Amino acid sequence: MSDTITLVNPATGRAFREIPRAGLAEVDAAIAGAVAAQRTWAALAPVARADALRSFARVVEAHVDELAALEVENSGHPIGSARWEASHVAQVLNYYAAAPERLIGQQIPVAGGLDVTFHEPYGVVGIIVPWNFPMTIASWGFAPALAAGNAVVLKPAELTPLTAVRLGELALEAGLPDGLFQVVTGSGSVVGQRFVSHPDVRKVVFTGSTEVGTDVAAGCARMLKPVTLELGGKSANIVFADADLERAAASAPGSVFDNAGQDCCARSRLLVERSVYDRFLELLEPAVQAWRVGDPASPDTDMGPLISASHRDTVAGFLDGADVAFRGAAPTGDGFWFAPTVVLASPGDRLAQDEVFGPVVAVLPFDDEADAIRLANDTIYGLAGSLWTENLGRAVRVARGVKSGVLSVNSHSSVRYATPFGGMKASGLGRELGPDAAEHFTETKNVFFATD
Ligand code: TXE
Repeated sequence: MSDTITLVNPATGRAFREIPRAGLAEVDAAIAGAVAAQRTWAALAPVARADALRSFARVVEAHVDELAALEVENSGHPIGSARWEASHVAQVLNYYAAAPERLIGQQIPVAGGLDVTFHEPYGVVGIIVPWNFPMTIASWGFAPALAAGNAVVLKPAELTPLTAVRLGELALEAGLPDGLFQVVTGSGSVVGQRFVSHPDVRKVVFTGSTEVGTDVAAGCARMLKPVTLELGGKSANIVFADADLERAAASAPGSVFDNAGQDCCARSRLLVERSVYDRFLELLEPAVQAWRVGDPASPDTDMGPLISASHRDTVAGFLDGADVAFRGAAPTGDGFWFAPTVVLASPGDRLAQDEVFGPVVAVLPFDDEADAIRLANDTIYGLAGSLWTENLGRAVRVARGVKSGVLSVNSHSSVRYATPFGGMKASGLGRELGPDAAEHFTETKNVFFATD
């Protein structure tokens, strides 16, 4: 295996940078450094840890343009999205900067003494990040983990390490102790696996494919190590006949084609009530044609290229034998371009079951509310979903009936740093973000003080 990784700009197909591929010795050295740094960090006054995280947030905020430019070049994200992602990292840090002073335990009434609980940090947390949202997903792990008093070793995806590496440098610039937050670039089978097998990494956070996530969880089980998993999705966008069809159709492209569909929350199944099925497709077609695919550096672009040539081949393979209703436009030539595609599907089809992770949406009709819920739940996944209706009772019933971790009514919201995020079924284990995330990076210690 080469000792470097070659990075390719997905919009041009050209290699532009080599980065180190860490071996076992380097991962072990990073973990040893993290163990030492964590002791000092956890011993600081809560307000000192809060101040350090606020300072980290300010430094990230001051580098939004630089981080966004890196993501455009390395990941092909449209510049508008990349700026949002970089600002989001600063906001996540700010939000969890409040946590060190609010990790409040309990005082429990017992006989003969005083009983109190403490939220103790695990120690070192290993975070394994995929290539689809390199900075935001990283921050959902490292911000609450650091806030809770842990050190973090982070492995970005091989294809997209640049923003994570820069965030590691910015942490030092902001005054975080040396060794507390380290970014180790390398392969999943070496660096990622070492987080699983190393006894000093006491918790693992994994985002990626369900297949690898299952292996990571099995490895963590053997080490008795807690693990959070954010895995694949095949989320439904359910449109009832009583919905505002114009709004639902206008927003549908963004709900699945954002980030070229490389989004675990992509609403890649569009379930439409049969009585408005034809009308809805008529409204959807111009919205898909208007979806602008092109140069990610241009502020007018809605969608850039796919991440790699091999991923484009995988996505294209899903269209073999598919009933394509209509497609949008995409550039030709260099770069891993793929036009947004709408296909008509039946429940058992591969396109209605498997995560494509590309700009392809499968449209399926349904008959009534019960049928909509049954179809929405007819996959192994359960991450996100949307439903469109003007009937409040139906909105409540369907939102409760769909087995997904994150649902949105008359909108396509999935991620807000202040609300919990994560999947049911094969979409994952545990939750990130929201008010409780820092606590998820702690273990409860109960202490009894005898008074008699
Ligand atoms: O994911 P992997 P990939 C899905 C999506 C995509 C497919 C493959 O369908 O097409 O997965 O993507 C590290 N031990 N999702 O190949 O392999 C790896 O280095 C420990 C959905 O990128 O799961 C990377 O950092 N770590 C998903 C991370 O795991 C290992 C987001 C994810 O890689 C490892 C991404 C190992 N044995 C992909 N092997 C979503 N739903 O958000 C790899 N890794």
